[in-house]
Amino acid sequence: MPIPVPTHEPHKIKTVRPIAFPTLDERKRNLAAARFNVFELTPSQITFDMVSYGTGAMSQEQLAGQLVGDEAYAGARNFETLERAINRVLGHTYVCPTHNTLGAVKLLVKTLCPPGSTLASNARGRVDLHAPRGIEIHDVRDHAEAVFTGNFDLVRLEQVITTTRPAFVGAQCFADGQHPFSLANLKAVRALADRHGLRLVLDLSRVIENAWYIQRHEAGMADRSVAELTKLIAKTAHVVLMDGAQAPHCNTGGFLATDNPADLELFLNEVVVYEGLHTYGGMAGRTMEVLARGLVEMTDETEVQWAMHQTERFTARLRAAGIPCERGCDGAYVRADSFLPAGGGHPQHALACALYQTSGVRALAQGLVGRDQLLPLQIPRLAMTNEQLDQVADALIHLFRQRDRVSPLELESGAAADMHWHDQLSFRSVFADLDTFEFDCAPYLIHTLEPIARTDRGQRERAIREAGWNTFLLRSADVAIDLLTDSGTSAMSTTQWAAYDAAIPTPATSEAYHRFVAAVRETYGYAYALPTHQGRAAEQILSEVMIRPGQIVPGNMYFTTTKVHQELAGGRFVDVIVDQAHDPQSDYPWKGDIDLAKLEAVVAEHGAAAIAYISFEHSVNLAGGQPVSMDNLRAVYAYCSGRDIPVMFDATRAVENAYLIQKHDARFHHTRVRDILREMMLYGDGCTVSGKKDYLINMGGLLAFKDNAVWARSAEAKLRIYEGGVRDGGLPAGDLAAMARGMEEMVDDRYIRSRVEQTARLAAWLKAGGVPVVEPTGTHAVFLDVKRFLPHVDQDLYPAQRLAGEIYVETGVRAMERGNVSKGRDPKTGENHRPALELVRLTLPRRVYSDDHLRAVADGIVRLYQRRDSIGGLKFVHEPPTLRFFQGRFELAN
Ligand code: P71
Repeated sequence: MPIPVPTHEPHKIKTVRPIAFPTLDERKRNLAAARFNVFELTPSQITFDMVSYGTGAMSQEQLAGQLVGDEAYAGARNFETLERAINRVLGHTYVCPTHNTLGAVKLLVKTLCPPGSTLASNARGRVDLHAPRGIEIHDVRDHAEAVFTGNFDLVRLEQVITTTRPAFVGAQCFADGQHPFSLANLKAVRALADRHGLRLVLDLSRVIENAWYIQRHEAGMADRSVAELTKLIAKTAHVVLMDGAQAPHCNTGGFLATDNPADLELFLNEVVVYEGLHTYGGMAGRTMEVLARGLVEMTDETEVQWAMHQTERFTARLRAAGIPCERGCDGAYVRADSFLPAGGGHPQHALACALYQTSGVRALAQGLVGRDQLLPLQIPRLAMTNEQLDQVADALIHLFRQRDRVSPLELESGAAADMHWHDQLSFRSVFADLDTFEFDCAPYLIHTLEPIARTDRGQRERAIREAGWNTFLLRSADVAIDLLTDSGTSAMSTTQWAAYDAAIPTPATSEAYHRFVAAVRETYGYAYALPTHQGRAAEQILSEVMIRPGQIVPGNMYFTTTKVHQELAGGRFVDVIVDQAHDPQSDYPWKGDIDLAKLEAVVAEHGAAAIAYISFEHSVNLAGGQPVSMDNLRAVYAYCSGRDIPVMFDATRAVENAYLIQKHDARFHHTRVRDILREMMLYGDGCTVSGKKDYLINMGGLLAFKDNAVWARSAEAKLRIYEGGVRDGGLPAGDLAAMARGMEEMVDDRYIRSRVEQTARLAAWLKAGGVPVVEPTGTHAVFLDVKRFLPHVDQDLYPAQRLAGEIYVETGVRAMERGNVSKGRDPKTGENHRPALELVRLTLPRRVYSDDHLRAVADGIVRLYQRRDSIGGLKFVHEPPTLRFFQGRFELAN
């Protein structure tokens, strides 16, 4: 039975860690300062750090565990949690905690290896640890085996046992990161060890990868889950040890475990000498908690399949380009000596330096010098997307094509002959003239992740029926990929979280408030900044401050909440957007523009004094995320300032609009997004913002005025009544701090480019499958044109509502209806409005989904499109009088 490879991550991104993109000059400086040993580089100097040790993404459950360490010296609850996890996942009864694997090795040596001992092992890496202790290791790996290259040569093992009587037989899962064993071989080793009265000690740090390999390649194992195989492997040994920084995705931690109480006794006598107490072993309570959760989660079948798929894909790309490399369970191990034809004494270091110089990628040679000539490019577990991994592979391939130009390294004089470790070396070199590789990808790593729902079609059919065919009424627990909205759904960064955690709460004035105001002034150039809990609260206050009953508010297409508050304040909204905005097939690039002739007509009819202000939205949501041009912003402002008409922006998605100006307006190709944004905001007098979009936060909003102190004062008076204190707008200081930080991250050119271009890629995949979408693609969402998708379904049978439901059933993806249901009925006739645009919106949360997620979304919708004739309409079974799209319920119409 073949094991299905998942088409996308079985998780979404919960928190991101921003990464650095040092320039070529900076990289050269960093290399020289590191004396050409990339070990000396620090993470903020590195774009992608291709090491898998302690660098993996944690799950949100692990992160939560980090906060519940009870940090008791003795008998910590966290140790009990860890013990239970080990019992459950590995099957061993007794646990001796250690600070990491070295702690476990230390205890093993102390208890089981009297001076002068030898060991028999399938791993060479262990030599590093034992040679300095005077323990000789016999290599008993079967070098002739082609598939299970980590297998023991049983004949040789027996020879070694009978001639040298080793202290124990040591086995390592996926030995040295490269050599997996078979379960049959491990069992034979166990039998042999038993026959000779020796212990089999097994390092489980890479057990998951080995279990996966067995599932794939060992006869009769294809039906076993990784969880089952993991336990079978672990139970085959007398004593197991494990490194928390590997398979369990912890940043440190380790343990020994056994079923033999006498062995436990041995370990416990030493753990207090070297590690800590028997109930923490040198781990913080929180580490035990993270490790325990990681152990339970590490055997998740889909996650394992995904991680291994990433590794295979990465290695295959390098192989296809002819790069000499060996299989690694966590990446590709490049043969540095054959990669660099010119030779030279330290090819691993020469290659590592050249790779960093050309791309900012670090690959690290670790351990003892001279063991081999491999330079591993390991994938930090689940921390990178395939898009990023493909580019890292391309960076190496780019270097491979100019490998004859790589400079050799010369060991620095004064380097003593006793230098045995890679981390000790330093070199002199010159900078070869190498072409650089430029990354164009999401500028962050995955810091923590959140599992997504795994449902089957039957479950989804039931869920959509129970939700009355309304995606607003689905439970998120039933949704795999949630494209309902980009509002408040962003993944925050570790930097934002740091600011959030550090903010000191107060009902008065906080530092976070000052940072928020400073960020608004810096970003928009506006003097008065009022925080609100979200966008509609700012809209309410603005409308009440600026609109006198009976006044007109012209704007570029309404947004629901905006229009509601203008009307509640006694105003009347008039749409003055260009005509092209209403035509889903027009490819006009600035569909967000205001039609000045329409505006002039409104002013001519009512007089400038009757205009409260212009309600000017960037990246117009309901038109499909369509941008406003810089020329239009200038022209509208010039027109209005001459007539004393204020211009008020809805700057909710202003940054995305700024990016499209950079992309489509030749005059701005080389201007940074933050500067384009400053100029855009110059052509207005104030703004409201729903911070839940651009600001990369989950809650918050802004009302700002450029320079009008009178408006600001009267808005402040309303803030006190409606929202909270004048200095927090009803938000905790932490949210203000996260918002301030988000305002910096949102104008990072790499970030905003990767965000908007991801939307464009989703649209391109859909179009390639023939699916009709609104043109041109907007910034935050792709809108399906349902009148062309389901032309046979009359608008009064709510085709967009039905299609949103069908998309959910087909793919587990949640979308939003934006058509006849949303628009409602004409209050006079009671008939549906039957709007020009009958759309389904697929909205992309920021920093949450990878291209692979969106590929799966596109593939699913293309499948639906191919059987569109089988899709009918819906009828209401419950129709609320207002905003019926939120609570309405439907059933199939035929
Ligand atoms: C979106 C939302 C959230 C939403 C709102 C109403 C119905 C369904 C979903 C909110 C916006 C927005 C613009 C341009 C103001 C708000 C309100 N958009 N202006 O697109 O897009 O902000 O939600 O923070 O109160 O899913 P708020």
